[in-house]
Amino acid sequence: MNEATKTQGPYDYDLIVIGGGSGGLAASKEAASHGKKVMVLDYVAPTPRGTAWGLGGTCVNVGCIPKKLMHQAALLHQSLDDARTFGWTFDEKVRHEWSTLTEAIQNYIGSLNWGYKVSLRENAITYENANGEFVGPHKIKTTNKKGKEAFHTAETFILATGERPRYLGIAGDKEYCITSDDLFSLPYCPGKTLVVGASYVALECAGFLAGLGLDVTVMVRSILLRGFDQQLANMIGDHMESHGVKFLRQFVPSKIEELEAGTPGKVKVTAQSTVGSETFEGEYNTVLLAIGRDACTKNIGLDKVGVKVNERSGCIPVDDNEQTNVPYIYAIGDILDGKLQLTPVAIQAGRLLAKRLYGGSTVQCDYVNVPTTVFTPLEYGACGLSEEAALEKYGDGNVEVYHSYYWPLEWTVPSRDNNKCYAKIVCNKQDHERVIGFHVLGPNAGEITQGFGVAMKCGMTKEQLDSTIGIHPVCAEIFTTLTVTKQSGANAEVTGC
Ligand code: FAD
Ligand code: NA7
Repeated sequence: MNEATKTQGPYDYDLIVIGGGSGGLAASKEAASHGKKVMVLDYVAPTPRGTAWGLGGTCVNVGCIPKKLMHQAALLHQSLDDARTFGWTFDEKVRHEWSTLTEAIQNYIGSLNWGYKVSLRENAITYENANGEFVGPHKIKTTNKKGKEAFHTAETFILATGERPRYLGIAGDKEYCITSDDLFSLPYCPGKTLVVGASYVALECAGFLAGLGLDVTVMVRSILLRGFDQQLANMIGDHMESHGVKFLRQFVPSKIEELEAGTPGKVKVTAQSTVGSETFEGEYNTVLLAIGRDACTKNIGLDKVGVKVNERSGCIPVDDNEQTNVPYIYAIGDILDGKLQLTPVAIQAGRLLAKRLYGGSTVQCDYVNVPTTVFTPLEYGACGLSEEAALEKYGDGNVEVYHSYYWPLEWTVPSRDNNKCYAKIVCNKQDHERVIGFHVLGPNAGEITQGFGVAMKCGMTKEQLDSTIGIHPVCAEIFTTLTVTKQSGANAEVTGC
């Protein structure tokens, strides 16, 4: 049998994982810990701008990690302003150096990339920096950066190829726009920026760029943060607007033209109204597209092995064991159809899958009540259902919503953003007022939400929240003293402690 057609066992590996991101690395390390022979492939196709990165996937290189660090840089700007009201004086004019920030972030990411490589080696996992695609059952072809091809077989495969940013498909988009894949290592300050899209990626990037002092506009096609609780989504928009971010609503770009080359250069954006015939024209130094991401499932030879793909989304349907319709092929992470696209979800699914495959476990990944946070300048933490989803699922009369605005003590002295932070729980009246939706808008929302996420896993009810004694003075204590129901229409603003 020649190399290109050999698909029968014995196989070269027990497991080949295609994609060395959050999910793929977790699955491969777990499999190796059970003594399995594992190969991981990770290859980053450069962006149209030529940006590429190292081992670790989206989260580490162009996702969670650099974006949270840029968010932190923006929060420090706010803290500098606040500091003066607490008695700090500093004479120099405060200014921000983009290159210092990106260099520091990229250095940290470089250390993580290196750490992943070392850890694969320590776990005796074969790592290839090569693109993988199926050429037949149990068999893949790898192609490295230099175009060198090789063939490998395995008994089992895990697909963990993630997603990449989508482009608009209009004149000038790939030539003159960037995406989040380019932003975090951009070698120059983006300047006056148009962010296209209203997803969490769009709003987070707009938020920290504005926080760094840039002139930022967000072009919104329809609503903010589709899928999230819309009351909180709109409060985030209002807060960003009151802090200088401009919103251009109900518009989509139709043409991008270069006016001046440079770092940054200047581009002209033409946009059309989605509700009328109005046209908009604006000039920006940078256009950042954050209009969604496409699953990397098109060029991995799935047709050669018969793995079904959702034609509309490009995502892969799996059963509760993350098994595709082809029994020896599993899929995890962002490429899954209808699952939450978050790093800890990919990691949990990958680890549990490998434990089931090789460790005798039967524990499946629980995709329900996964806490998450949107790192906009005013952070938004959520777990469970949005108010609108709860009403749709349980019906108007069966849902009770408790809510309250609050003012973090730390913000009183600087006298800013009074009653802009917000806490809301959505309860199922038919089930002991069990909390089915948790929403918090305020500083450190992620830190708050993580703990309440555990409580929700334990089946937290409103009564249990009421019987919990708060910690004073912290933001999260508000959840132990919620008395105002939305239905009552009573004022949910707070005055004093
Ligand atoms: P990935 O981490 O994307 O890894 C897939 C890897 O496979 C990539 O390295 C890719 O290059 C490689 N690959 C693809 N095709 C092939 C092939 N054919 N051969 C070899 N290798 C291939 N999640 C959070 O939980 N918190 C956050 O704060 C957060 N912020 C985010 C911010 C941004 C800007 C973005 C874009 C995402 C963010 N996410 C966040 C989402 C998170 O990054 C993803 O959910 C997570 O990375 C998914 O992991 P994965 O293993 O499915 O895929
Ligand atoms: P999402 O959540 O799919 O959101 C896409 C956003 O972009 C959303 O606001 C869309 O508006 C908007 N959009 C989509 N197409 C266009 C066009 N053509 N013009 C203008 N605006 C547009 O994508 P994310 O970027 O948040 O990526 C999701 C994944 O990234 C996440 O799950 C993690 O894995 C990381 P709409 O509401 O549809 O009108």
